[in-house]
Parts: sequence; C-alpha cells; structure tokens
Amino acid sequence: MSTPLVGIIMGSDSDLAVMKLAGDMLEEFDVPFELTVVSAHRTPLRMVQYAVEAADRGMKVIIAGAGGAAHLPGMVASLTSLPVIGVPIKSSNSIDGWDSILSILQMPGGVPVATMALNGGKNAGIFAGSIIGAFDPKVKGKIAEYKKALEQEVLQKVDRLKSEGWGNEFDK
Ligand code: RP5
Repeated sequence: MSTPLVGIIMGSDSDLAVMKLAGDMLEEFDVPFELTVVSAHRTPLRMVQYAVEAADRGMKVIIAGAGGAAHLPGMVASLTSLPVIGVPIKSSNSIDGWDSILSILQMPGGVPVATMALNGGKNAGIFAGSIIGAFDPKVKGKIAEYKKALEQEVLQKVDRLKSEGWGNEFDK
C-alpha cells in the first residue's frame, strides 16, 4: 500500500457517513489516504501525537471533521505545518450545525483552517485532491477531468430545458 498523502480524521465514528465522502473523492483521484477516529476531547493525547507526527509520516494534507464543540480541526492546525481542511458536522450533540461551523471557521489569526460547508465531506476530498494536484500532474489531470464532467452534466441540463421548450436567448 502506498504511503497516505491525506489523513482523514473525525471526532467519532458517528461522523463517518460525512467523512467517508472525502475518502470516496480521493479514491476517484487515486490519492492514497488513511481514515481514523481522533477525538480532541476524548483522546487529546492521540490528537497531539497524530498532528505532530503527520508531516514526518509523509502526509501532505489533513482533513478533520467534528460536530458540536468542534475543536479537532483547529487544535490539529495549531500543532502541524500541514494544511488542515475542516469539516463541520451536524452531529447528535450539535444544536443546529452553526455551533460546528463557527467552532471550525472562526480561528484566531495565525492558525487557519480551510473550513468547508456543513457536512461538506465531499468538497473536503476534492479540495485535498486539488492541493495534491498542485505538485502531482496525474492527480491534477484527474481533478480537471472531474470538473469537465461537471460542466458536461450542466450543459446536458441546458439542452434538456431547451428541448422542453424553455426560452433562452443566451444560448442562441
Ligand atoms: C464530536 O461529538 C464528534 O466529532 C461527533 O460529531 C460528536 C458526537 O460524538 P458521539 O457522541 O456520536 O461519539 O466530538
């Protein structure tokens, strides 16, 4: 197995449904990754060890997801020079999701976390892929293909609307 370039970590296995989406995208881009549970509050020492060792283990990006009082991404970012992508999760202990978003987004100056949308595991995977693609041409090509496919999907929708008789001066 190749060395993981991306580490996907989450506060609990109850976050897995969202965080798995990041792994699905990395698989599509052929980016080796690992996935595990690291809790800021329940396993603080494991969190410190994971964050401190990640770069030396060959990791290039960390994706960290958590819900409620979501301290994991920010704390990990404080302990590593790697880019950290944060995924706020609407968890069972989350009031409405805003608690998770703001805990991850509102970092103090000097310790950035690239915060995704609520439950944005999929975009976290794509964003991590883009970072790897900045120095790996194969991955860059896969991201470009993915974006081209998105464009094609929308253009097909445009054609379908046209064929259903919806007027559109722009595409004339
Ligand atoms: C957070 O608490 C975890 O990231 C999870 O989103 C939430 C709930 O965890 P469980 O009680 O389901 O283990 O730290």
